[in-house]
Amino acid sequence: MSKKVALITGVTGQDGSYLAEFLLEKGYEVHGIKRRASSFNTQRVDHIYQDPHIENSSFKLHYGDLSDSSNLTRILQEVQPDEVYNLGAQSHVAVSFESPEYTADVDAMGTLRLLEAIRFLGLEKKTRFYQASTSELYGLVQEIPQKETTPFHPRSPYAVAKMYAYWIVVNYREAYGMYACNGILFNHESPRRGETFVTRKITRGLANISQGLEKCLFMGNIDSLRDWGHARDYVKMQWMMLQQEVADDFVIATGVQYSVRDFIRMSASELGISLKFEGTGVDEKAIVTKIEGDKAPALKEGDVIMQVDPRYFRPAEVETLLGDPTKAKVKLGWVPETTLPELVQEMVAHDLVQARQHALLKTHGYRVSVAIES
Ligand code: NDP
Ligand code: GDR
Repeated sequence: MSKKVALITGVTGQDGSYLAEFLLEKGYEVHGIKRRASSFNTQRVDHIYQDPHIENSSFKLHYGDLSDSSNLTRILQEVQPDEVYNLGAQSHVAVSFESPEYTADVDAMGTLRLLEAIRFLGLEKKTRFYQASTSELYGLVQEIPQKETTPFHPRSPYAVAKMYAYWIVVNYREAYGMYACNGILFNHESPRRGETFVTRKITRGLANISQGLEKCLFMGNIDSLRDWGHARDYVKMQWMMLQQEVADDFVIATGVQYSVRDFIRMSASELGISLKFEGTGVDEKAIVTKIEGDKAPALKEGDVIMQVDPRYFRPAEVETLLGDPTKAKVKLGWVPETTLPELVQEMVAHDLVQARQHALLKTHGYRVSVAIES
C-alpha cells in the first residue's frame, strides 16, 4: 500500500514539529512548508530532517508562505496531499495588535488561499483539511466552560482573523462537500513552545534567574486564567479529526484551569523556590521566601524575581478560558494524557538544563544572550 501523504503549514512551529514526528511514526510521507528567513528557522524539526539526496525520504520541506497563493497552489499540485494541516500563522495575540493587517493576511486569507487552491486543483474530494482554530474565538466568554456551541466574541486582531478562518472552513465544507475540520484548541505548551508565550517565558526566565543569568521576570496580566495542555497530546487530536467518517469541529482542552500566577508559583517550586506575592494589579511582585535544594544557586531569600510591568498588558484581554472537551472524549475517545504539574515539570527541567549550560559558558568568558520579550 502506498504511503499516505500529509502537508503541514507551520511545520517549523511547536505543533508542526510534534505533528510531523507523529505522522512519520504512523508511516506518512510528510511535507512541510517553511518560510525563507535570514537565519536558520528549522531547529524544531532538525532531528527529523532527512537528507534530500536520499531516495524515498519521507520528510520534505518546501519554501513557501501563506501570503502567496501561487506558491501554495504549486506546492499542493506537486505534493497531492491526502491531508493538509494548516498550522501556519502569526500566532502571537499581543503581536497581532501591532501587526493587525499582516495577521489578517496570513491567518484569515492564508486559510482561504489554501482552501481555494485545493478546490482549483480539483482536490476537494481527495484532500482532507485541518484548520488550527483556537479558544481565542471565545474571547469575552459567554459561557463557562466553553464548548463547540458557545458563541464567539473575539478580542484581538488574531482572534478576529482566526474567526474568518473558522467560518471559511465551515463554508467550504457546506458549499463544496470538502472534508474540512476546525480543531478549537485551548492553550497547549511544551519545551518547544515559543519563548515569548507566557508559559515558556516563565519557565525559561525563572531557570535563567536561578542561575544568575537574569535578575527579574517582567510580566503582564498574571490574573489571567487559562486551560493549558501538552502540545504532544493535542497534535494526536489533529490527526484523529481527519480520520472520522464525517468532518466535524471539536474543542480540545483539559477542562482544568489555572492562573498565570499559579504557573509562576508552580514553576518556581520546581526550582525549589517558594514565593510570596505582594501588591496588586499594576505593581505586583513575587519575593523569594525560601530556597530548597541546589537548583537555584544564584538566589537568596528576599530577592524580587517577578514584577508586573503594564507594558505587557493587552489593549483587550481574554481574562478566562476553560474548555469542555466532552464531544472529543465521546466521539473520538480522546483524553488528555499530561496534567499541568507534569507539563510544568517537563518545561522547567528542559529550561534548567539550557540555563546551566549558558551559565557554564558565561563562567568561561563566552557571551550569552538571554533576551526575552513578550
Ligand atoms: P508557532 O508560533 O509555534 O508556529 C507557527 C508556525 O507558522 C511557524 O512554523 C511559523 O514559521 C509559521 N508561519 C508564520 N507565519 C507564516 C506565514 N506567513 N506563512 C507560512 N508559515 C508561517 O505556533 P503553534 O505551533 O503554537 O500553533 C500552531 C497553530 O495553532 C497556529 O495556527 C496557532 O495560531 C494555532 N493555535 C495554537 C495554540 C497553542 O496554544 N499553541 C492554541 C490554538 C491554536 P516560523 O517558524 O518561520 O516562524
Ligand atoms: P494566548 O497565550 O494569548 O492565550 O494565546 P500567551 O501565552 O501569549 O498568553 C496567555 C495569557 O498570559 C497573559 N500574560 C502574558 N502573556 C505573554 N505572552 N507575555 C507576558 O509577559 C504575559 N503576562 C501575562 C496574557 O495576557 C494572556 O492572558 C496562545 C497562542 O498560542 C495563540 O496562538 C492560541 O490561539 C491561544 O493560545 C489559544
